[in-house]
Parts: sequence; C-alpha cells; structure tokens
Amino acid sequence: MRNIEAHTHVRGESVYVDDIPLLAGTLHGVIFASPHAHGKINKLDLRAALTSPGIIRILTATDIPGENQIGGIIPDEPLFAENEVHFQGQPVALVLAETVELARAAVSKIKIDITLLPIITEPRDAHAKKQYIVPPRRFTCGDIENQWDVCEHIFSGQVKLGGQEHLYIETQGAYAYLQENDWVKIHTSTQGPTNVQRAVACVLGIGMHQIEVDVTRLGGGFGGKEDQATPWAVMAALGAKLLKRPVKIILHRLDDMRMTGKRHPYDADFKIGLNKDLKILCYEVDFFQNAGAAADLSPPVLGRTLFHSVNSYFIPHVKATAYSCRTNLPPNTAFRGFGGPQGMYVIETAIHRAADEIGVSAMQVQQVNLLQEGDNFPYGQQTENCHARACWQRLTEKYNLKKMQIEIDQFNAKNSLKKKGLALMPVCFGISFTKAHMNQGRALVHVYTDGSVGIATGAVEMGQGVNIKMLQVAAKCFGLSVADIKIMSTNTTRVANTSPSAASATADLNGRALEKACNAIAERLCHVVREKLDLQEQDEVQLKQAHVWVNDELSDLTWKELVMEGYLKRVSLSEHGHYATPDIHYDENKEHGRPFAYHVYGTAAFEVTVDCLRGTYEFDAVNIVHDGGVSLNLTIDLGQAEGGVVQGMGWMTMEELRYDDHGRLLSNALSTYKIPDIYFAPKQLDVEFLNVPGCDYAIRGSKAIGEPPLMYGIGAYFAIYEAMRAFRKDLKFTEFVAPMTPERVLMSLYKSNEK
Ligand code: LUZ
Ligand code: MOS
Repeated sequence: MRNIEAHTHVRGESVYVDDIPLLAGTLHGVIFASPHAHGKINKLDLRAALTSPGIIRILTATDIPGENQIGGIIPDEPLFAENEVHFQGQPVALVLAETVELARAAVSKIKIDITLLPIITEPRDAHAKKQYIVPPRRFTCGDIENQWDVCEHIFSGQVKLGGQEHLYIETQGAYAYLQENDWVKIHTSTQGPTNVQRAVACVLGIGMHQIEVDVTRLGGGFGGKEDQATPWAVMAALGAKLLKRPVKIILHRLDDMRMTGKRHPYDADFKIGLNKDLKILCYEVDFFQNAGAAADLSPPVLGRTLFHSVNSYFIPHVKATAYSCRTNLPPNTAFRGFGGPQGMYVIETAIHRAADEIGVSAMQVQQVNLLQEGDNFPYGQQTENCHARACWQRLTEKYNLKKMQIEIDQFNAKNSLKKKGLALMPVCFGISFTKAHMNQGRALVHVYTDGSVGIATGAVEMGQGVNIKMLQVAAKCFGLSVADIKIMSTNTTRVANTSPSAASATADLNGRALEKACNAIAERLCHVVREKLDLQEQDEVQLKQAHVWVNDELSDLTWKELVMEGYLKRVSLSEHGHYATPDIHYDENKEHGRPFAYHVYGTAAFEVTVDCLRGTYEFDAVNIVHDGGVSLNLTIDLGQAEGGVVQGMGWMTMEELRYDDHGRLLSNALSTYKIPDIYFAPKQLDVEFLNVPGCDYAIRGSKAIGEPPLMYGIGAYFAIYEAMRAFRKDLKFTEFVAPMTPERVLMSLYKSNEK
C-alpha cells in the first residue's frame, strides 16, 4: 500500500505552511529574542527599528489583549519576556514588516539593556539549589533498603547524557488572518492544533470558537511541534488581530535552533545489585533532568523516564527518583521517546558496568533479566502478551549471534587498530499518553451521494504516514479503495478537542474513532440493504469491492446505488466517532496503576567497526526483531522503524549540543551539529516483525510504531563501547557520557588511567 503523499512529495507539490499562496497585504514577522540567558530587562529601545524601512509595527508584551501566557501544563511561560529573561533566544518582541528581509534588518537595530543575573546550565547545579520545575517524583517497588545485603554484586556509577535537536526539515511557522467578525484562521505546522487554539484564545482574550486552526501536514515534528509550535502561531494570530492584516512567520533555521527546546539532557546516579545468577535484585537511580527555563512538557517527560527506568527487565526492588531541574536554557520538550530513552540508557549503563566488573558479557545479564509474562513493572502494571524474550530469541537465532561474537573475537585478535563490537538492545515501550484523559480520538465521516467519501480526524500527518493509514481504515469499513476517499486537513472546526499527534498513539486513537464512525454509517446502510432485498435476520450483509455482498455472494446492488438509496430513504450518511482507550488508569499519588493500553517489545543487534587510530566508526549491521503486532501498512511501519533507529543512533553517537558558559548554543547550524546521513546509516539494516497475533488495543491489531524503534539506537553506543574494550582491555567506564562522538572515542582510548 503506497503512501498517498508519495506523488506530491516527489513532485514538490505537497503544501507546507511556507507554500500557501499569500493574501494581499500580508505582513512578515521576525522575532527579536534575548541575547542573554538570564537577567532583568532595564530598557527595550525600539526607536531605530521603528524608523527602519518597511516596518509596520513592533509588538511586545504590552500589546497583548489577553494573558501573556503560553504554558501548556504550568502557566510559567510568557509569550514575550516582560521584566526578566530566562534563556538566550527567549522572544521579546515581534517585528512586522512588508518583507522578511526588512523585518530582519529592523530586528538587528533593536537594543536591549539587561542587568545580568547568574546563569545555570547544568541540572546538578540547579539540583544543588533546589531549583525545580515540579516537586521530585519517585517510583518504588519491593523493599530495596533490606535487599542490598542479599546482593552478591553491587556497583554504582554516573551518567551524563546529551540532548538532541529535532531538526525537522520544515522549520516552525504559521500563517494567520482574520475572517468575518474578526474570527481568526491559522495555518500552522503543529502536532497539536487544539493546543494552538487554546493558547491563541488565552493570549487574545477570546473564545476558542472564534479560532480555526488548520494543519495540512508537517515537514517533520518528532515531538518538537507538540508544544513548541504554539508561540509562533500565537504571535501570527496576535499580529493579524491587532493589525487586521494577514501575518506570516517562518523561523529561519538559525532562529529555530537557538529559540526552541530540544530533547532533555539528563545526569543520573545509579546503583545496581545482582545475585550470583546475575539476576538484578536492586536498582536505585536518581535522574536530574535539564528542563530549561520553563515547564513546557518537562513534567510528563520526567514521568516517562520513570516509567521506562527498568526498560525491558524485571527488577523486584526499585527506587527511582527524578528531579526536573530549572536551568537557563530554552525549555526542553517532547522528542520521540519522551523521556523513555533517557531512562533506558541509564539502566543499560548500569548493566554494562555490572557485566564489566563481574567479567561476563552484558548480553548475559540482559538476557537473564528480560521480562516474562505476568511480571510486574515498578508502577504496578502487569505484562500481558509479553514478547520480550520471543524477540530476543528470534534475533539471536536468526542471525546466529553466538557465531557472530566468535567471528568478532577472531577479527579483533587479528587486527590491532580496527576493532569490532557487538551489542544488543532490548526495548519495552508503553503505549498511551501517561495522562489517561488524553487517550481519546475523534473522527468525522461524510459519505456523499455519489458514493465517494470524505474523512477527517484529529491526526496530524507529519511524514509518519498516518493519512494513508486512516484511508486504509475507512476503505476497509466501506469495502472501497483508498482512491474513493479523501482525507481532509486536520482542522479544529471539523474535529474538536484533539490530543496532539504524539505518544505513538495517533493511528490507534484516531483510527479507532474513524472505524467507529464508518461502521455506524455502514450499519445504517446495511439496514437499507435488508429492507430493499427483503433479507432474513440470519442473512449476512457485507460491503466489499464497492458492492454489496449477501452471505458471501455478490448481489446486484452496488455501493453507489446503495448510498443513493440510503439518501432517498433519508438515512444519515454522516457520523462523528469518538474513541477512548479502555482499561487505563493511574494514581500519581501512589505511582501505581495501569497507565498503558499495551507495551511494544523488540530487540536490536548492533555490529560496529571502530578505527582505533582515528576514533571513527562504521556500523556494519543493525538487525532488529520487532513486536509490531499485525502491521496495517508494512512499508510505512518499516520506514518508521528504520528512521527511528537511525535517529536514535544519531543521538547516541554524533549529535552533540554545545552551549558556552553564557548559555549560548554553539552548535546552532548544520555545520556544527551533525546528524546521520545515508553514509552514516548501517551497511545492513534489517527489521523483521515478530510473527504474533494482532493486539486488541491497537488499530486493527497493528501496534504503535512511531517511538519504540528510536530506543534501539542506544545499542549503537554500547557496540562502540565493546569495540573500545577490545582495543583497550583495562577500559571500564564508571561515568558514562553520551553522545559517543569520534572525539570522545579517541580521548577515551588514549586517556591515561589516573584521573
Ligand atoms: N506526549 C504527551 C507524549 O503529552 N504525553 C505522553 O505520555 C507522551 N508520550 C510519548 C510522546 N509524547
Ligand atoms: Mo511526541 S515525543 O510529540 O510523541
């Protein structure tokens, strides 16, 4: 099933925000942002900018008719800085001009006088000062204090883990204009149309009903547009409302990179205890999340770190504590995995540390501790249809990893400067928003009198292929082909109160809602068939191949005729569907419940060759066995898996965010921030879907695919680590630092042993 977007993408005809034809009188907005990371604003001098050519107006906090507030979870983030600034790149003013170039020229003439205040960029420094976004959160299970004595082996260590720039190809942007009665229409590149609508209502001081947010598609989101698409859309709407002219804002790549938040960097301390059979009995971990200067989505990201702090393992005694530390960086935000990758990386470091000290392979420790059916997670949920061991087993057998390890050892014995490493990475990821109420989806379906169909859902297409999946769902319900169906843009007027397209749950939630709506219409039409063909109760009516079938036999009635018949009988040919995930609940006070509808499992094997003279590396093979249920669209899902794992590898290896002491992003362009390309991609990248029945909580059995594969990428780090240990036998990390850039490989290989 080919992606319906393939044609327009390849021909350059797909429409993104920047491609929308402009209305007459459109103004262009460019943001003036704080040049300092922390301080008190004494004076904002706009005089020179205001007399700059082509400048229509400059908006600041004082121009806001409603509230100067865009915080989605906690109201702690102004749209424009008022008295203080808290990070470099914090918006202070919006310059509106006849062209982008004129606006930019004026921005460079704005002067700001700021009294500097102390800057914190490291989460441990914020922790020492107890500067938290929210109170610390702790998961406990078992009786850890009394179990350390039982452990045969106890090890501790530290972690310093970097963030990640989303680097969606389409930068943030919005186009807003007024309709009749000053109603506001906004085209924007957001994962959360309702989030934008709500924030615009708050800042403009008007009702949500006066605002229409429309999203055709995104040129990538990766979480970076779950919350952080909002400010630019609000600014465009504010400009349109105040000036009664259309306003367009498209962030320059350099502005996008310095102004927006990223994946959260984390520091962590861990202590792990095992018995003589390598079973992990105890795991204690403290996470220090670098939240940046405002809450944004940091609290739920912090929660997901705790939910995934034991990854795919059963550990009976756990104490995991997480601190959301306020620093003077741009507010960090959702990024594919949403805190899960950080939690999983730390348990993997603990396992490798233990294996190194005990003198066994990390794989042995991983395998012994993999989840089994009925095991409990530290938050109380029990595994159901647990495929952790099945994936591991299938992978190790299919690729004969025992033999591969022997060949690698032989290679390493023969070669002095090139070393190979092998590492496995199991993943277990929970599917559902961790806030239970967000797990609802909606869809609107119209069957037109000629038998063609229009569908709309709350799902946002961001390259993940959700539109083709929605079309497949509707086509199946009506027995049509996808060419008979149009999917409309995601629009708050058609489908209201949407959860953001996030948490890997978009196809599940919106697909199930769509299925309900389609089935309701199909059921009404089947009733028409029964009357028209005078059928008995036991006769079975089906819609297939654009025809009506009775008891598996083709009838004379076509779908088109049936629809017209239904219309003439005054049967409703439209339906709105709503779906709420059943059986999920969570008590945040007790940190106990069943937060996830289901879990996705899988295991990846990484084989790498490290050039120990240069510190560079190449991935020979990445092989994956993934528990995806029964895929709705295998081409799309394989693409998601491959893209996810390579994105995860980038985070773990080459993507390094650097800030200077003043909190300024140094790696602020593609010349200084390197992401994976086709040359970096593994020479072999195999993904097999485990052959298991479909999952009841998913859409037509097809499990969520967006995020889980990203975390396989963590295996890249440990494959390099294993190769390094083959070069230098005494190498044992007590502090694990990521990303493992070639520079870091080289420095670690030749560092003297005294610290
Ligand atoms: N977004 C969110 C997410 O708001 N809540 C979540 O639990 C989540 N999980 C993964 C990715 N985005
Ligand atoms: Mo996300 S990290 O917006 O699913």
